[in-house]
Amino acid sequence: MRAYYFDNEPTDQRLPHDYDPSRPVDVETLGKIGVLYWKVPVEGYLPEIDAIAAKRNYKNRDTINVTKEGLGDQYEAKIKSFFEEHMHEDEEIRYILSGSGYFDVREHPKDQWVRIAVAPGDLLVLPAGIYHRFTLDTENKIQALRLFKDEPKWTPLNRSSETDGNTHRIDYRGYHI
Ligand code: KMT
Ligand code: NI
Repeated sequence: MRAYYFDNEPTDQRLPHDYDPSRPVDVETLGKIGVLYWKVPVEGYLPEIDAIAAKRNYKNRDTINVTKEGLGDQYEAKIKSFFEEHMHEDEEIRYILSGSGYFDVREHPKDQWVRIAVAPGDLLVLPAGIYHRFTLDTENKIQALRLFKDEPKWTPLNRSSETDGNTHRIDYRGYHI
């Protein structure tokens, strides 16, 4: 995992979008905006992921393959919707099994994009209510474990005046000032 401020250039979303020189963001700063990170080596990952899942009450999981083959007919639509700025009413938990990509999160309250480059072994938890988006990088493939508490609440709520007033968004803002 490597996190840094997104350069806001209007070029291909799959490019790194790193400033030159880079403006890195450390794990502690991510923690202040409610983003949690663990490194769990993929080789023999199961016991450690099981332990974190048990502790945090993530009862269910599935695997997502973000590739043309994995998403089939839905590929273009999914790629587009992943990159719309949105929030969820539950945590978004992803453990990267292979490939790579970028999660962009809004640094609250400054509202700057922070880009989080993820690779195999990265476990990332985005809190409910944080504005974020996802894109593949130029390698065009990622496989991730998606963990969730009870039922998956994947529904993306795209940023609008309505989501600004969502109770999960208000709670998020209250905790991360
Ligand atoms: C999401 O919700 O944005 C995703 O699941 C993206 C793919 S997981 C690396
Ligand atoms: Ni999301």
